[in-house]
Amino acid sequence: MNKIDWQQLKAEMKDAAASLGIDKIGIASAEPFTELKQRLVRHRELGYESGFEEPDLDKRTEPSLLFEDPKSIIAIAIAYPSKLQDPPKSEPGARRGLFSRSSWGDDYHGVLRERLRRLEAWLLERVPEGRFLSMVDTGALSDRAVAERAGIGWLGSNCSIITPEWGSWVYLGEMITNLPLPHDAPVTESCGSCTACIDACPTDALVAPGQLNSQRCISFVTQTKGVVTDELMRKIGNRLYGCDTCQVVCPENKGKNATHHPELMPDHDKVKPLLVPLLTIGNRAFKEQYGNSSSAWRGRKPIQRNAVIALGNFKDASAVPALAEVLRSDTRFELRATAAWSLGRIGGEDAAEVLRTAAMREQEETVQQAIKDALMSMTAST
Ligand code: B12
Ligand code: SF4
Ligand code: SF4
Repeated sequence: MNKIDWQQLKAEMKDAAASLGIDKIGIASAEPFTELKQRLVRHRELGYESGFEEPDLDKRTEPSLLFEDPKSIIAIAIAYPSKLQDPPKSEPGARRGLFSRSSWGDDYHGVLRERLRRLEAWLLERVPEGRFLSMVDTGALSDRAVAERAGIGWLGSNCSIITPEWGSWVYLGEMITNLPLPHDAPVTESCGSCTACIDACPTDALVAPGQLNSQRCISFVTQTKGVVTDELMRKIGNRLYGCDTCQVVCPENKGKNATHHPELMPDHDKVKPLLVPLLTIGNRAFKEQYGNSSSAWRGRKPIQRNAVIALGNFKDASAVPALAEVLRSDTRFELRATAAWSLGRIGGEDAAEVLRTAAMREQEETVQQAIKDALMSMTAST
């Protein structure tokens, strides 16, 4: 590989990015991420992890543990849309929930992996001795730490990598390689004195600039499968999967709406669906509707539970019969307990009657308690 002009190859690769369907490429060194390691240790000690991260902190921060003799890391970013054109209205009797933007269109894992394969093929045509290890999201490395080092963008106070070109509406991926490509410098922009994301976070999950307590982050909570606390259920609002608040308020995202990847464009009725039909959606129908979206990775249960929560938060009495049916016949106790909470939140004599009837029949202790709490909350608010 001695005769190759690596600077030239890097320039040609960046020129080819758009034709490969990639919006930005940067090169990071493959040196250990020593500072990040300390950070991740502290993060764990504080109990701020989500549990979705790779647990082995050495693997997370030492590229040489994942790949023999790494020489550089090629980071990529793909921009995604942030706006719905003419979204369907959420109205009384026809309430709708929201999927976060990162789950619009086709699952980004597949889209980025395909782009990384294209890039690998492009490089192999020029350097047949090239070796590559690609990852997107589920790999051991921190995609944000790699992107930051590769000059893709800066780490915002909301934790997101913010690119000067597309804001933070970008997916990240990378490949470790034996090609000694010259490294890029990190970008020099920063958040300055802005604190809009920290101020807007509904649960104060952003405990400091760039530091997240995942356990309080609504994005995380929407992806869990159990019964959620009263406080967090109120804050979930009508979010069915993920949370975009700290990005929506970011001034760096103003006017940023990438619409040039057709496979990432949203289907209105899927990303802002009616809530009531979701309560009874079967496995097969769920897979047909959402199987190709990144929101489906935890199955239908969290999304159905969030739909139940959203109906409670809308306080729309027309949802009482549908919620009563969940409380009466859903086999999953988490869904029944959440339905009891929602009925309590909606209130009124019909909801109270449903709860009282359920109390006589319900066997599961968690649900019994949720019914009692719901009836108590109704008494307290009258
Ligand atoms: C676990 C995880 C989550 C968890 C935890 C998120 C978090 N902030 O830690 C939950 C479920 C909450 C989550 C939510 C979201 N996620 Co997520 N998630 C991940 C995952 C798998 C690991 C992240 C991780 O390890 N976090 C631990 C923290 C400590 O490390 P880190 O953020 O990776 O690294 C940074 C910090 O350590 C910081 N740091 C290091 N040292 C120091 C020192 C100081 C002083 C400071 C201030 C900071 C600092 O710098 C590092 C790099 O910039 C990555 C994919 C991956 N493999 O990396 C995607 C990823 C981060 N998620 C992504 C997305 C899109 C989201 C959501 C926007 C989805 C949504 N709409 O709901 C939200 C955003 C929430 C938020 N404010 O961060 C994208 C981010 C794209 C981008 N532009 O930044 C990623 C990269 C997936 C991808 N491949 O595109 N996610
Ligand atoms: S994703 Fe939502 S809950 Fe999580 S930090 Fe951002 S605004 Fe807060
Ligand atoms: S809202 Fe302000 S502080 Fe937060 S990430 Fe954007 S620019 Fe940075």
